[in-house]
Amino acid sequence: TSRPSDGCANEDVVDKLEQLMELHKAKPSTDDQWRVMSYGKAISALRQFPHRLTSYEQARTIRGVGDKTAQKIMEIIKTGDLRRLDYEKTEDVETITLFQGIYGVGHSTARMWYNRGCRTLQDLKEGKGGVRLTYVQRIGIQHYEDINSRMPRAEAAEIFEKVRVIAHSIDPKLFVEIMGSYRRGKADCGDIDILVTRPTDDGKTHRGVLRRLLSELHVQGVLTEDLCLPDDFNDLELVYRGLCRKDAHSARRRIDFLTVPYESRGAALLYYTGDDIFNRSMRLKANVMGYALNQRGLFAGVIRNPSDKRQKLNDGTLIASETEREIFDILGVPWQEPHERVR
Ligand code: DCP
Ligand code: MG
Ligand code: MN
Repeated sequence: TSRPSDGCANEDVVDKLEQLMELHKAKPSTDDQWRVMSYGKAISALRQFPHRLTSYEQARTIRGVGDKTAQKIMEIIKTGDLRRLDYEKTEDVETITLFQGIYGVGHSTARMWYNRGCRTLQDLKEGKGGVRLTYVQRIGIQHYEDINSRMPRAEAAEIFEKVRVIAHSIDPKLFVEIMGSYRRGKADCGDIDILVTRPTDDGKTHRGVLRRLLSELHVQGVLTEDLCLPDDFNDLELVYRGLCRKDAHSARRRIDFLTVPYESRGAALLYYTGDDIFNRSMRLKANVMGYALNQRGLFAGVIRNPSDKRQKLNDGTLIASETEREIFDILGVPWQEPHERVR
């Protein structure tokens, strides 16, 4: 789950703080979730810092690094260790972290299994404590290592090319793009994120294409297991999650498909290219200006419930969605290439 630190000047510090962040991820309280967020910000700023840190004061100059984090940073610099890591690493936290690595398993399920006495993946498979696994959880355990490791960029490119060729054999007019970390130019990818849509100038759409595409990908052995299928394949907006592989000897990899109406392609590209922190800042910018931004487009006149801002009381009016650039423009954000859209 962690990103490589690409040999930055404070790699050991980044590594230890990431471990601490991971441990907090296994805890349910909002306090812990806030810590995860703030460690995340401090870590990414620290990763950009070009020199070896030498003092507490210097650490404090880094964005997102407060008193407590600066103390931890100096402890790691001076002793090479972080004592806090040892006493946060209790058996429950370690087991829950292990279980949360199973695809689709969140904190409450992991905690429940722990409370029922399970400690290992084998315990779960054996149904210890009366645990019953879903099909997807079983797949998640069977391919635990594969699913939790990242693939080299070249492998993502090769799998994407197979998908693209098959898609275009179904309909040469399809718009097929790879998004996510690959589009941001990352050297390794956690999964493959593919957008599929189709121009409608000849009166046709991509309706029904995803079903045929998935079926062909299974026949050709590119797709191996489905993790999440759309309810109704006849919609234009669909999400699919599954496992795939480069060839019969390769590791399984996570793959996501998204289809959207052609007019939404800009908003969809923007959202699924990420990264998540960049998206959050774009959404925030939109909200401050009285707009709402999501994978369908930028909307004006959205009225929110004053006591719960997440709840929208109407859909608003679509003001931009066809290209990423018009969304940047309207928000007054200078254009950023995908590789620049990182925290
Ligand atoms: N996304 C988001 N918020 C989320 C999940 C996803 O904004 N909670 C957006 C931003 C992501 C994109 O969707 O960049 C794709 O999601 P992934 O989980 O596939 O993330 P990445 O492709 O960025 O990274 P990875 O290499 O780990 O797949
Ligand atoms: Mg991805
Ligand atoms: Mn994805």
